[in-house]
Amino acid sequence: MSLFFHFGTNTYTNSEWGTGHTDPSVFNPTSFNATQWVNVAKDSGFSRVILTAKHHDGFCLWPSEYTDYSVKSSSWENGSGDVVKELVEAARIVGVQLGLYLSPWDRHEACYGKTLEYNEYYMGQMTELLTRYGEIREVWLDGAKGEGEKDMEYFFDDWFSLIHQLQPRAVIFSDAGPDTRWVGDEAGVAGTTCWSLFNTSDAKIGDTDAEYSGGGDPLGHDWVPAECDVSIRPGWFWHPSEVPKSAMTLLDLYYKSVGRNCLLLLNVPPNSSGLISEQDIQVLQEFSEIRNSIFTHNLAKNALISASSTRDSKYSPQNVVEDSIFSYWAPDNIALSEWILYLDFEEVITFNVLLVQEPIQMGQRVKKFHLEFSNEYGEWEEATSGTTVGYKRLLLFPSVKTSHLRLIVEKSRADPLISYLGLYMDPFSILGHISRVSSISLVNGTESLRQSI
Ligand code: FUL
Repeated sequence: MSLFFHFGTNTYTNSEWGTGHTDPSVFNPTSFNATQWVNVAKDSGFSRVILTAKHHDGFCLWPSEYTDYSVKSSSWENGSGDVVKELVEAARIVGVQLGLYLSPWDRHEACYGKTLEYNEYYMGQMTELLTRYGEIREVWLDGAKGEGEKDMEYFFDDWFSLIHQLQPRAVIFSDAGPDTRWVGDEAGVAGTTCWSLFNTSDAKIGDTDAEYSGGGDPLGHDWVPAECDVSIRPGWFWHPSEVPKSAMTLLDLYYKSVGRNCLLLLNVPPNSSGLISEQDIQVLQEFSEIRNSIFTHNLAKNALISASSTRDSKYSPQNVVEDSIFSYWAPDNIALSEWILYLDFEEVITFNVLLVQEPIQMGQRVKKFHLEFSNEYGEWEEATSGTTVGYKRLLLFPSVKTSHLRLIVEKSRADPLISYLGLYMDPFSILGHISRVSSISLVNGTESLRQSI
């Protein structure tokens, strides 16, 4: 999970897309404190922060040599400040990774629209950002371009090679890769089938076909996981009248992004004083406490775990409760359909969340699976089902009481490998308050509840 920081002149003008003509002197964060920003990220479990170094209005949060439309012309620190530098330093000290957003669309710069000139300008600014500040882990290329405004061709291939050359460890986000892709909406919600596999050659930057771009492609040649970007508030920038979403809404988004094999990029906009607002901090703390209380105790650790087949002792089914992604269960090479993990408990357990993880260094394989439990009549009954797994899959369902379970993989691109299996109790989510009554009412009940949520 990463935190997104949208900050700039829009923070002071109550706007989302600045015109590019706002007087730069409005930018004046009198209590600016980048350490507070990164501490908020670290304390609430986000390992990366991404800053809008330049949004569509063209105002630069660092003193670029290519324009005066920047912090240099603002009232903040008499024009001598550098937000990028301060954030980089704070991030390094606190130990969170840094990413930068450099908007291709620029409503201020006069050469925007002149293809060669602007591409050079953009690459010049990119070079400043990627050579002045040490290691940058992500470069975020926003696909937005206002309708009816100046248009121009972007030299994406040149930009990508420049970024990879200057910062070999940085991942490049854009709508269709090359390294991470857009999930297809700004609500923070992925589809229930989500492949990290993708074909960047078939896709065009700016391709916003959610189905195609969002769900990935099981036959894709490239590894391009999806990012779910969403704001904690209605806008991307801070507005005095807006309030943050609740911790429960964030938990729901967590299930629908991280729990569907995606990265969650949550925007928390610093306010006009240059700080993250207290209300947002409280929500983030609560969100982190809720996650910790649900996911700290994996009930599956008490199970005796066996399998329909096992390749050899190195790939024991018991590996699925070990925390390393490098220890995983592998079936033998002969079993060609239906691969099963059995979990037997000495006592009855109650849970309503399933976590499954694949060792993705071996690729993403699982196409369809379900979890069954032994009910009060000793019959196998389905608790939940899913399609893709990938790095992480979470499923929430009405709570189940049992002492015998089996995870059945029905379809897989190759032998399914499982690196982690977790069973948890979520008492907070609406589905968590329901217990399973009978198979029939359960299926209908779950469906209508899902719809009402
Ligand atoms: C969009 C932009 O137009 C918004 O202002 C924001 O930056 C969001 C993350 O991407 O495309």
